[in-house]
Amino acid sequence: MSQSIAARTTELLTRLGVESDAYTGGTLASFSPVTGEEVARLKPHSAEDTRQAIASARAAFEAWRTVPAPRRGELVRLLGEELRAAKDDLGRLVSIEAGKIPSEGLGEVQEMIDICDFAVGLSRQLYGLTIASERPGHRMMETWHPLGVVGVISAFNFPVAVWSWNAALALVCGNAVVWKPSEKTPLTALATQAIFDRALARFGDAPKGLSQVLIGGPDIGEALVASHDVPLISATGSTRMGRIVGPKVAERFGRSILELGGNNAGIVCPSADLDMALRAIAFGAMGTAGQRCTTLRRLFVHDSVYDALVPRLIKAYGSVSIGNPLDSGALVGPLVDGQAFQAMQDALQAAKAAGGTVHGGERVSVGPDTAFYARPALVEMPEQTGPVLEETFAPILYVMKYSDLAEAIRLHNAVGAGLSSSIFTLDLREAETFVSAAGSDCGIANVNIGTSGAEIGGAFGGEKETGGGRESGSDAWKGYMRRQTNTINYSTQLPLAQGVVFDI
Ligand code: UN1
Repeated sequence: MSQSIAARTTELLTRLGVESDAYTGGTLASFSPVTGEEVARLKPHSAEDTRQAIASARAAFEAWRTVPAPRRGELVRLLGEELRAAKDDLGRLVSIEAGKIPSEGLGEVQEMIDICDFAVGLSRQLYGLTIASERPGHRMMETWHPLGVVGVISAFNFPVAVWSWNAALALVCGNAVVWKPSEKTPLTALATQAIFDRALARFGDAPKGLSQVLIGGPDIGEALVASHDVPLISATGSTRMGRIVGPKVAERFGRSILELGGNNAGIVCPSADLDMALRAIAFGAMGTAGQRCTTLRRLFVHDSVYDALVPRLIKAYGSVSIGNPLDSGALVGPLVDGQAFQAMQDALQAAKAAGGTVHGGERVSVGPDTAFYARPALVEMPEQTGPVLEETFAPILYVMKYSDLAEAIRLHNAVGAGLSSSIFTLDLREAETFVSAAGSDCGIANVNIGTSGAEIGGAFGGEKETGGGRESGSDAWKGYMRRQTNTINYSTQLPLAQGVVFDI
């Protein structure tokens, strides 16, 4: 390596347009999981800064909500253009800050570009309904209005895409955005803000404070969550975090979109295309070093194909390349920090205690010992117990045998989380059963595709302990607007609904 990661980070941030003042001389240290080295020192915002940011976002919202939606779409179109121009640098910075391999770092920025395109189209399609009125000379309709300030709380593993799913929709819907990124990934957030500011400058007359980022700790999130001026909180992170945020927002009758943990599973049926399943499982379980909320964590394999598939999978686990994602061309990069590595080891210990046979999972030495790389672990489990029931944010795949599909689906659904799921089969009945009302209970259910890597066009989110929120495509935009029912009387009479008579 010719240049330190810190030097590369500075170079990228400079090119992306972030002032050095923002990431030097502060008290909040930022580390790259690639080597574990410190790459920046930021100045954290306070709860008071948060209150001011909310106030200026509120003022920006009041102006922005009256700008015609297609014109608002123009800002997001410019954001998409700026993201295209910055894709390589921002993708690289994602790799440095979140440890993703290059194609995944770039893929994350591609998701941002895609959602901008989606939102631009949406800006001309914020449709309401016209409803038949029961009264003569009356018309009923439904109008969607902007909501207000949207608070976005995002996690380290998708440090910028999650903001964009929320922000692109929120902005075309006429809202302002205040963003609290993960403390582990403040730099990509600053870079994204710089990119947004360029789009804003090109747009010209947008109100100041329309989209802001706040760097720092939990006090910022708490201030956002508590504020009556933030009608919607969109929070991505652990179920533990959601259990705190959800009730607090509900207490003030705010709205929340919660995108929490996943304990995603796949089922491999007798007729599965095993070559395809192998690749899908490998990416789903080992990709992003197991640090996606959509990562494949449990696998039910039919008795009849277990011996044809699982030894091949174990081999793939043994040979997958693990290394510095910036320089090595490896497929598996680092865990985010030592705590994540410890959680992985604890889960593997518990799996062994529950009768599991562990393949892999050991620490792999890549560079300095401040970095935490691990060989992904495949664990053959006698049954679904202990750590299999929990999400451990690391590359562990628990593999179990099944003989009856109904039983496999029951076990599939027998965990707290409900985000993503897959079935591998060429049998139409099995596939349709899995995606039917009696099948997977997850927000995402795929056939012959892994659990991760969803396109932005669908609604993204899950059920049960995953929180129930939906972001990104389909009609997720409705969560960012308020619905109004309008009844208009164009007659000369005042007939009352339900035939009520009230003549004075
Ligand atoms: C996440 O891990 O928080 O479906 C989001 C996927 C990505 C998004 C993951 N499009 O894996």
